[in-house]
Amino acid sequence: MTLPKTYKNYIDGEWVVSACGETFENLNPANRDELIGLFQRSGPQDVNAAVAAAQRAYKAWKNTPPPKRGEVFYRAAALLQERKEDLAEAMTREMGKVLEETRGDVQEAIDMTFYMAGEGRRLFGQTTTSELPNKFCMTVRGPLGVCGLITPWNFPMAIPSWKIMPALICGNTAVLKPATDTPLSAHNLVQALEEAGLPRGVVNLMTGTGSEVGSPLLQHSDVRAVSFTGSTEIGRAVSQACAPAFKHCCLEMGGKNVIMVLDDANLELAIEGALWGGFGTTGQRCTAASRVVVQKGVYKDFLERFVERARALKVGNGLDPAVQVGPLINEAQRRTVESYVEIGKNEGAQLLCGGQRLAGGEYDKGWFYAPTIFGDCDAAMRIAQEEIFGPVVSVIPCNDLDHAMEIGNGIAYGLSSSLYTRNVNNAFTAMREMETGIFYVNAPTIGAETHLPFGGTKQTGNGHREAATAALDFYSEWKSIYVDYSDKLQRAQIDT
Ligand code: UN1
Repeated sequence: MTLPKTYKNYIDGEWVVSACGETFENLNPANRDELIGLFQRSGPQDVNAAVAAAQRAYKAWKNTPPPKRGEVFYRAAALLQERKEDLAEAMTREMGKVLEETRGDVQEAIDMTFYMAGEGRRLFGQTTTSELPNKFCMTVRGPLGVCGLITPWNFPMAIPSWKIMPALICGNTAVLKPATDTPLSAHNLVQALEEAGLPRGVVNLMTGTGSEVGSPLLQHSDVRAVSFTGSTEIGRAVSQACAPAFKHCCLEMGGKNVIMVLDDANLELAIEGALWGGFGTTGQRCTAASRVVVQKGVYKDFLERFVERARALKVGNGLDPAVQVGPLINEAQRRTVESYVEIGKNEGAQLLCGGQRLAGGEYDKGWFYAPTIFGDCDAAMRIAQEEIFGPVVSVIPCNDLDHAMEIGNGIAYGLSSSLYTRNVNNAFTAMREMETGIFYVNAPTIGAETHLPFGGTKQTGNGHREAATAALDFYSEWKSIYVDYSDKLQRAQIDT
């Protein structure tokens, strides 16, 4: 028997144990007998050490030319590329989603790292005119300082990369606290940056719980900006904790995303999209298509075929190439799913498939749940309003596009939405009317690319976007610079 590997925190360029010396277990959600490793149980003392290291590293990093910062990223991205298969396998073991998807998660981190490496040679500002003669005006981006980054378990490498890379390319330093369910992928990402030559202290990693690490991190007086991805409830607490010191905070929270299917849609394509959007990542995406609104003319046909295809999905260990749907992340998440299925039944929705844990054989070792569809839902039902974060899709009938959009927009969230139609007028109307940060035509609600802004309206976010150049807007502040070469006092607005 080999002893499980113990992973350490990364503080000031060293891999170190936590102050209390205790660890916690990272288990495989598809097989809880498999221990992925032991991770440091960190606390406020470790937070202080990490923030101090990031603060010390800040000045030199801030003044490192951004193209040089980018060179580190090019090397890190190449390392991630070389290791993609191993990193994906490690991620499937700790998170559960199928290998094809964990390869995608690692690829998303590679894409983001290359993308932000290139930003090192752009970080464009503006040069503009002046209202006064012999005066030159321009804007440049400047960093904020130490950033506290708190990431979820559903995209264990991609989401940390969405935050670390734009933060660092802008000249900030960072302290990352990944989810306790998936610390290994964050560890692997940070290790690639270390091997690529990132100077000590520029990125720091600490594992542990939200209350013992996350909370002291975002409250630390030297942390200037906080980026958080997770539930709306915790996001609200993050926002409140940041408010007294006016810390910038970027919140990426819940979703209750909709696929709308009109009578004129390519129905087979819409069914495939609803399966991938609803049950991909076992429904554990903030972009998951947990609602499908279908026009009456194709409703019956759609529902029958959707249910038949969902029943045929193969659920199991994500390392098996035949498996399409992995387990849920943990028992608490499975209980949440179960409680929503009960709510749905009590609300009078029609349970058409799934609705139970999977048991027997290998299923007994993991947190498996059958893909579940509720039909004939009313848009006001809780299962059609609240984020479940599991393999549960609510199908709602509608009369026409206006009705579909009314249902689609009739929720507290605004992350992603989609319309299946072959009619260009319908497509453009929905593009204009849907109140979501992301909109798809003839594609499901998942599948955002790294060079487009990612985020949502209403209770999904607080007005910021991740990814793309939009991320630079969060991780930098504008400095407006006026250079007067007239050799005399010129007064704006007065010397007209
Ligand atoms: C998330 O669910 O938190 O568009 C992120 C997508 C992925 C990212 C999802 N590229 O579904």
